[in-house]
Amino acid sequence: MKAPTQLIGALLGLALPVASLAQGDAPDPHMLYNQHCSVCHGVSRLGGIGPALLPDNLSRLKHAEAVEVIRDGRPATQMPAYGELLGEAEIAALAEWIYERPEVEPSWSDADILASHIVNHAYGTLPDEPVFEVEDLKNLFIVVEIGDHHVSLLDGDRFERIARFPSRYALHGGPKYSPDGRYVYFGSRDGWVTKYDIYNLEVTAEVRAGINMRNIAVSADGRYVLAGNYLPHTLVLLDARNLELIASIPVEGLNGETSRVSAVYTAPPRNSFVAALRDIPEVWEIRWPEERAAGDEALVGDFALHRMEAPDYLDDFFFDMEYRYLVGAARGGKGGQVFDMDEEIKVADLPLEGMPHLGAGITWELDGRRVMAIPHIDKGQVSVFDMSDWSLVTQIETDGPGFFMRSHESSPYAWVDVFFGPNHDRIHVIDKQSLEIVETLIPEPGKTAAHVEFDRRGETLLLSIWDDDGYLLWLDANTLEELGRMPMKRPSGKYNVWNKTQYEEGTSH
Ligand code: DHE
Repeated sequence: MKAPTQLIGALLGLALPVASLAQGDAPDPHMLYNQHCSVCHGVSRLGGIGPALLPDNLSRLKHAEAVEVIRDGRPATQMPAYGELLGEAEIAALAEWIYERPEVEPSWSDADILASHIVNHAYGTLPDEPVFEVEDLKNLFIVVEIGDHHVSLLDGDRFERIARFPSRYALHGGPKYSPDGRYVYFGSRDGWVTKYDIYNLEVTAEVRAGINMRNIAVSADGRYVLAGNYLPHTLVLLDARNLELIASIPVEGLNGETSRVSAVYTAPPRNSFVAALRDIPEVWEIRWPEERAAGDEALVGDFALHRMEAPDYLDDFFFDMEYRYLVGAARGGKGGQVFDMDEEIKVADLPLEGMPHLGAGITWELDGRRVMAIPHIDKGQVSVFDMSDWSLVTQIETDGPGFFMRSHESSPYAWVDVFFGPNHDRIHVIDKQSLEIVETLIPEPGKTAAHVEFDRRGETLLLSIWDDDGYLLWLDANTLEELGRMPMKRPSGKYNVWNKTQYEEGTSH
């Protein structure tokens, strides 16, 4: 019988030696890696069929889990079990070694991006009519299942699954729709950008924009995709049609330092992208050719970079509905700051201690004024601010630190999960007018209940039971009555086409 690597090697047409370890020898993890892992994970650990095996890319995988995956394989993927071929000491040495920094810092050039580019169906070649029937194409949901790296497409009226397909390893951040809702773009932590045609249920194009990516944004007009990387320190601009590389942009500050990109966002009223930079006190705005203004720096072609000097290192952004003000978290838990992007000045400091999760913030009308609400990752609290003068309205105590908040313009309630700590199976329902918790649900004792997304009308909602043997709950948004369940593998985010393409006030953008 062939060893797992030999099988994969045979499939790929490669001849690979079988490892042999004399008794008493200390395992040599580098050699083991070359013999067993490099064919799928790349000679330089940058990934291939399998994910990149570099310390930063593995930060979400516990060491014990790595040992388990090497020994037992990973179900529903091509990762085979090495338990019969390798001894415990060899598995342990391998698991240890992949968390070590490589001797040579990995690089990802334009040539690497171009070489990774895959076009399965060129733009314009697939039919324009959906291959399935639903009542409302704008009420579809995309659900990311991180348990086995799959994505489901759901009919939001009948709560039925239309398709389920494998994704790249470890998607992160919200998938982003084209303005008409036909295409959806995904970003993976390993740097892959994937374009999926919802009407034809097909992946149309893919490209690897970096080694360690944060997230992607799609321009409001649907023409461009921007990816923000931790490694290398670049922004990668793509043509949305086939994900062709337009340019990779080195992120270098006025002080000469290069920076990781924390996240990229699209700013529809400004016709631009905005990038949050982790290591330099600047906010970058990238404008497309027609929007270029005097004083902008030339980027590539006629794209322009508008560099705004920020009062601090700002991270994890939240924008007001007009995209004039940006709320950023200052470095080291020093609170939040409001930055006016028109005047390019700081206009307020916000008492946001610890780690506010600004990306999860939502807004609504309260007594004729607009408020924003933010959960905190290390505090059982939701902070509510008045956006007209940035004063603190209240801080709502919760049963533990939360990660995601959601509501809908038509719903009287805002939902916040208790993601961390002993009460992670709870989810709170907040009355948007009294600002009080009116209900706390525990759908499945002991299992994390998190991340809500409403249907387009705000009448029903989906809630994740965040577990490998988890499921989606479908609830009446007003009575909170359970309407259905659908088994899923650790369902994380859910994204309704209408709410996302309309920039609904109660959801992330
Ligand atoms: Fe996320 C969105 C940053 C850890 C699941 N996360 C985002 C966004 C940012 C961010 C900036 C908004 C980008 C977007 O949607 O395009 N996340 C961070 C971190 O800095 C942090 C704390 C540490 C890290 O390792 O990156 C972090 N995030 C996590 C997780 O551990 C989660 C729970 C599981 C996972 O998949 O990694 C997680 N993040 C998510 C999800 C979204 C997200 C599901 C999209 C939320 C939405 O509803 O739009």
